[in-house]
Amino acid sequence: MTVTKAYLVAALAAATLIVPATHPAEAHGRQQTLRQAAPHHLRVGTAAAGGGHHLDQPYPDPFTYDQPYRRVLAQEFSSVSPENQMKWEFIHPERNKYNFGPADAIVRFARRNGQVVRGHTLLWHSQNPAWLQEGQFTPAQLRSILRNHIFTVVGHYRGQIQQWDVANEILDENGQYRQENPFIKALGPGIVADAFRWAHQADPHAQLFLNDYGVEWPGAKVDAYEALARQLLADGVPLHGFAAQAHLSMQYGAPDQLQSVLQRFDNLGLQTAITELDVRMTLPAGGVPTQEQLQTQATYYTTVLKACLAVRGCNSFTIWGFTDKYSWVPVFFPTEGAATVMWDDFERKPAYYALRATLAAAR
Ligand code: 9MR
Repeated sequence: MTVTKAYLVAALAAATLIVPATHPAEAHGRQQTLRQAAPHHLRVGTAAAGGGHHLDQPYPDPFTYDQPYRRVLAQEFSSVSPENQMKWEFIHPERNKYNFGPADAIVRFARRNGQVVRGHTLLWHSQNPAWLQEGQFTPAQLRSILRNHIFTVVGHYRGQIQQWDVANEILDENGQYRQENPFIKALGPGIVADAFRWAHQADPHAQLFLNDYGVEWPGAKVDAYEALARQLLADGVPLHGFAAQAHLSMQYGAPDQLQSVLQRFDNLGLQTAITELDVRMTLPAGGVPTQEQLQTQATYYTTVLKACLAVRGCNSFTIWGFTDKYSWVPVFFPTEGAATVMWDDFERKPAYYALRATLAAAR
């Protein structure tokens, strides 16, 4: 056969058309999202950005207005956690007034997109409204305030919340009950069991969790949580799960003992979950992470995911926001950042691809 100019032109055209688009693995990989890649038993979630630190930023509430953000949120995730919208100061701003609108919008969005919702949170020392924090209440009044809050909020979302973070950050790093928590301070640690009982009565199908940070490595805090979980279970309290938030910083080392921590709670018959994963780093001058930093970050993300995948009852893996555009990290740690899996424009970082590949390999 004679190679004519026309043949060469046609061959070149075919090559340019075909080669980039038809590599099967590449084409498939490009289409898959995190939720599509995940094994069926595992929910892959994110916080839905709004409230909290966003109120001080020069942009409107992200969840309600950013359409490209909402598209990614719907496509990539099968679970959503209101970042702030279900916290006391948002949902119960005055003693006799509840504000369900912003959280309702998230629950509706989740239903439309086939997502479950993680409720966050009912008993915490932070982001409580001034009326509660500064009010003068007797112990009996505080107890009935908490009870009413739990029945009202959990009841409002009855049947629509997969998992509730009932108790958030109730222990300090030494495993002691936090006295900053107004309910624990006034009523003692026994109020934790009551909170679980009330939440269970208000929504018998919701799975009820203890949730905290600083439990990614063994130590006094994990020991205290394990003792608490054993006690609650022995007392017949409806506790269903233990969750590690997993706010990691690369300066503190890899989360290489997380699997063994989760396993201890799995051994008690509890579910486990990762609820707020992000991996921050100290940014070089100029603010752009190095390739090496991004690779280390990807490894941290996948170490956490693999820990969850290796533990039988770990059924929920949530990252605390998916784009640096809305991350809480630079606001709270001014020298650190780049903690999420996507850049400001939703372009994906190595950590995103590493998570997706790890999910796909576990399917
Ligand atoms: O991401 C939340 C941010 O918008 C709030 O300003 C902040 C206030 O404490 O809370 C952030 O979320 C926290 C979560 O509710 C509980 N664990 C730690 C999270 C990061 O601070």
